[in-house]
Amino acid sequence: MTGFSPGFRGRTHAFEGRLPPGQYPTESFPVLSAGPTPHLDTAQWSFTVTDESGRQRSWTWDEMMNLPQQEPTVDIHCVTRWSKFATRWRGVSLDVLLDGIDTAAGFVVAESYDGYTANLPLADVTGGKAWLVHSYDGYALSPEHGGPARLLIPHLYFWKSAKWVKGLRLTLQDEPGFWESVGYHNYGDPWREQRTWRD
Ligand SMILES: Nc1nc2c(c(=O)[nH]1)N[C@H]1C(S)=C(S)[C@@H](COP(=O)(O)O)O[C@H]1N2
Ligand SMILES: [Mo]
Repeated sequence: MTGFSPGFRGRTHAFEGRLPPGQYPTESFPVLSAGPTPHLDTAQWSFTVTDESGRQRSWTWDEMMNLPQQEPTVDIHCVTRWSKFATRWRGVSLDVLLDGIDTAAGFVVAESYDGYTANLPLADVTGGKAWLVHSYDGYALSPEHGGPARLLIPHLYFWKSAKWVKGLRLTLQDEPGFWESVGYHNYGDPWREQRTWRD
């Protein structure tokens, strides 16, 4: 940071009250990936919801694109301390993909094409809080940011928003995911600064 230009101050003020503790605002969009970026073909892409008894429902790319679409504009918060305000996405609410599912599961594991996983309470991916997104700021989501499609779960730290996501597995027991099993907080609420196990 080189100082406080009037423009910087103005923007910060516009988002007053929207920066969680220990975070700083950024206008850039950093890329954070644990491994190499997979390049996936939408012709081979599918998204699958698997319930606790192994029953599956799947969508091809075209089927997913024909579902009702939403355009959430949300703030995102990375555990490495950057936050980005008013990011604009397009995609399908997970409420649509989980609609009418008959399950006793209380948890989900998001599973990605690169082997990445993230665990969440089912209640955190329903009720208008989570999306499967394929566009960012009006353009197709770039591979670096998780294209062709990723999760968007903005009320939790951004590691929960699995890039290159291929499905959701509903589970009766909570199963820690990739980062959760090596010391990141199991839930990851940025407003309560739930960064690690110790928080
Ligand atoms: N499949 C997959 N999803 C992932 C990751 C990853 O390494 N692989 N990194 C996570 C982390 S730690 C963060 S902060 C965000 C970063 O998203 P971005 O690269 O679009 O900023 O993606 C999350 N989703
Ligand atoms: Mo992250």
